Parts: sequence; C-alpha cells; structure tokens
Amino acid sequence: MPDLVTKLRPKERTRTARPPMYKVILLNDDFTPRFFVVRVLKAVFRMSEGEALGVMLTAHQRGACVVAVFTREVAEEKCRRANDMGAAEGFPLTFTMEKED
Ligand code: TYC
Repeated sequence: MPDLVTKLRPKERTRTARPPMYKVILLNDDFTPRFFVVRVLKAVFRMSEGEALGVMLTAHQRGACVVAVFTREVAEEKCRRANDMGAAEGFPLTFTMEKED
C-alpha cells in the first residue's frame, strides 16, 4: 500500500460540530417603561417595532420571554449592552441567559 492511501484516511472527529447555544431571556419588572424596553430590543437585538412590541408584551404578561438564541460570547455581549442601556437610565431592566438543553 503506498503512503498516500494512509494519509488520505478521514480524520476521526472527537469534537462536537456545534457550539452550545444560549437563550437570552427578558425579565419583566414594574418600573421600566414599555417604550424603553422596545427601544432596547430594537437597538441591541435588531428587532422591528412589531417584533419588539410582541416580545415586550409577552415578558410583561408572562414574567419573562425568550428574545433569541446565540453562542455564549454573543449572548453575553448582548445581555451586557441591553442591561447597560437600562442602568444608564436608572431602570432595573434585566436580560439574562440560559444554556439550551
Ligand atoms: N412591566 C413594565 C411596565 O408596566 C413594562 C415592561 C415590560 C418592563 C417588559 C420590562 O421586560 C419588561 N411599565
């Protein structure tokens, strides 16, 4: 058998193909104005007015709403930016993240 045959044998795959994904979750509170929640969702998560309104209302009515799913680094960065926007205005607006099963 020539060496070439051995070299072309497919490599074993030991890593999982996809990275773990994280849900970003918006929590309701009694103080942040609705318009401001919508503004943050549009700015950080690039939602349309309609999408942002729907997510804001779901969190308002049910206590929490999944905003979107990202890799860990992207989810962390988006949570930080969104929480910072609320904090900068003195609102307790909270985005958190949870690993997907
Ligand atoms: N509950 C807030 C109010 O009535 C609005 C709100 C909605 C705040 C969703 C946070 O994630 C939230 N002003």
